[in-house]
Amino acid sequence: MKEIKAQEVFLEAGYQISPKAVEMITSHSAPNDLISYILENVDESLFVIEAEHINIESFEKEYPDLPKECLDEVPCSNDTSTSQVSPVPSTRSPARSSISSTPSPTSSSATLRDERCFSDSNGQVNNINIMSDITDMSTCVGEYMEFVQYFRNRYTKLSNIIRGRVTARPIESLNKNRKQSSGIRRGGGGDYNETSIIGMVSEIRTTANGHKMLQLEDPTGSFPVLVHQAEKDLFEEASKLVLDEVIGITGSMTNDGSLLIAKKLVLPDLPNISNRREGTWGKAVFTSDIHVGSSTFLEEEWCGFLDFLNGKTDNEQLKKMSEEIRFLVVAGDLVDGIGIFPGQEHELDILDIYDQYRKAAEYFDQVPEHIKIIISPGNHDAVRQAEPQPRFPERITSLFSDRITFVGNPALVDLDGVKVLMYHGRSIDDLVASVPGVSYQEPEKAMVEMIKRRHLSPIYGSRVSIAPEKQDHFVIDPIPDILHCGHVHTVGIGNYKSVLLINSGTWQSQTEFQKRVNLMPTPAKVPVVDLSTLRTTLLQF
Ligand code: D5M
Ligand code: FE
Ligand code: ZN
Repeated sequence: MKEIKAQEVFLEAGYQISPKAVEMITSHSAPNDLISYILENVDESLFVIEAEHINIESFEKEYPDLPKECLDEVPCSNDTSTSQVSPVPSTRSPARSSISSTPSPTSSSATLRDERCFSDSNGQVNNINIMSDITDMSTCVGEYMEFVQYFRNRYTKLSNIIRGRVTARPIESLNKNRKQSSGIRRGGGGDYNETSIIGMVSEIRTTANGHKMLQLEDPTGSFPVLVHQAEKDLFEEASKLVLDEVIGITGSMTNDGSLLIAKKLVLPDLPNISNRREGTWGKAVFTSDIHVGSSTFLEEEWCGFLDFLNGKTDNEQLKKMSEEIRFLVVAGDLVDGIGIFPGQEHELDILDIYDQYRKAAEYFDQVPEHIKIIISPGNHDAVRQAEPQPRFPERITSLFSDRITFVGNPALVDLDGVKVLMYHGRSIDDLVASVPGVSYQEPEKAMVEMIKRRHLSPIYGSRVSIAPEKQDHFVIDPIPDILHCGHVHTVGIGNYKSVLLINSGTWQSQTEFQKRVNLMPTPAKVPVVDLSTLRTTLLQF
C-alpha cells in the first residue's frame, strides 16, 4: 500500500497521521483492515495519529485470520499500560468538524481513564484512577495553527467558567459600536451603558497617569480596558493580572465607544460554595524534588523518611501514622538529571542518568508494599522539557517495580475518592516574577494564584515552555481536592476555598545556583494528609 493513500484516507476522516504511524500501517500484511480498525477505535479527541495510538496487538486479536508471516516485524506499542486504556467508540462523522466544536474536557478525560485497583497485604483496596494525563495523547507537532488552536481552547474552557457569572458580549460588537458612534455621542457624560466582555489579557501597561491599561482579546476581536488608579480595590486586583490569563470585565464605555472603563473584574476562580466530599480513610504522603544523584541530595534524611514509612521509629505516634499511609505521591524531579544547567557535572555524585534512576528505584523498592506510589516528572527528569510532560518512557519505568503508577505532568489522579492535581510547578518561577506578593518563601500563595485563574501555567513564553497541544491541559477543571506542586524547594501548605494546597519542598540542600540567587530551601520536610479531613501534619527528617 502506498504511503500517500494511507495519509489521504486519514485526512479524509479528519485526522493527521505521523510518518511513523504510516510506516507501521503500510508495512503490515493487512493495511486496509488495519486502517478500518484504527478509524473505528480511534479516540475522537486526537488530532494527529501517532504510532503509539495504533494497537496492533488488539487488532490482530480481533482479526485472527490475517497472514501470520509479517506479524512479528510490526512494531507495536511497548508500553503495557496503554493497553489498559479503554477505547471509546468513535461517534464522530467521517468529516472532521471545525475548530469551534472542540470536544469538551469531560469527553477527553473519559478516554484517559485508567482504572487500577490495588489490594494491600491486609486485603484493603487502594484505588488509583488517572482522570487526566497527557501521556500517549500528545497531538503537538509545532505548527503555527496549533498555537491558535491551543489559545482558542484555553479561551473556550476558561471563558465558559466565567460565563456563569458574567453576561458578556463578543468584542466584535464593541468595535462595531465604536465605528458607528465615533463623533456622534457627545457631552453630558450620561451615555454609560454597562458592558461586559470576557477576554485573554494580551497587553498590560501603566499609563502616564498611573492607571492600568489592558488589552483584552476574544476570538472576535481585541479591545482596550482602563482600570482607574482611584478605584483602589479594583486597581489592586488588576495589578496582579498576568499576560495570557482569561478574565471578565464589567464596565462602562467612554462616550466615543473607544475604551471600556472597568468597574468589576471577574476571574474564573472557584465557586464560593462547594460541596465538600466525604474523603476516604487513611493518609497520603506528598513529596517532590528528590534529586537523586546530586551531591546535595540529603541521603541520610531521605533514608530516615524511608524508615518512617516502614514504621521503624520509637515514637508511637509516628509509628501509628505510618501504618495509616496508603499513598505516596511524588511531583517530579526524582533525579538531578544531566546537562540541566551549565556545570552540573561538578555537582553530581552519580554521573549516569540511568544510574540515577536505578538508585531512585532502589529507594522506592524500600517503600512498604501497602503504600501505593504515584510519580510524575519534573524539569530535571528524562522526558521532554515542554509541558505538559508525558510520564517517564518505558526505558526508565522498567527500572522500577511495576507497582508504581507513573503519570504525566500535570496529572489529575483520584486516590480512592480524593482528587489530587499533581503539577511540578515550574510556572511558580513565572508567578514569583510577575505577581506582587508572591515569593519563593510562600509557594502556596503562587498556588492560590493558579486556582484563582483556574490555570496551572497562565503566562505563555516565559520560563515554562508550553507545547501547543490541542487541549489546554493546564486548565484546572474539574476542581481538585488537593493541588500538589514542588519545584521551588520550599514547603508551603495552605487552603484556598475548598482546595488544600501543598508544595512539598525537596530532599536537596542549597545548590550553588540557589546560593547565588538567595533561594533558601526548606529540605527534608514531608506533609502527611489525613484523607478523611484533609488535615495536614508536617514531618521533619
Ligand atoms: O528548581 C529549584 C528552584 O531553583 C526553582 O525555583 C528554580 C530555581 N533554579 C534552579 N536552577 C536554576 C537556573 N539555572 N535558572 C533559574 N532558576 C533556577 P529545580 O528545578 O529543582 O532546579
Ligand atoms: Fe527540583
Ligand atoms: Zn524543578
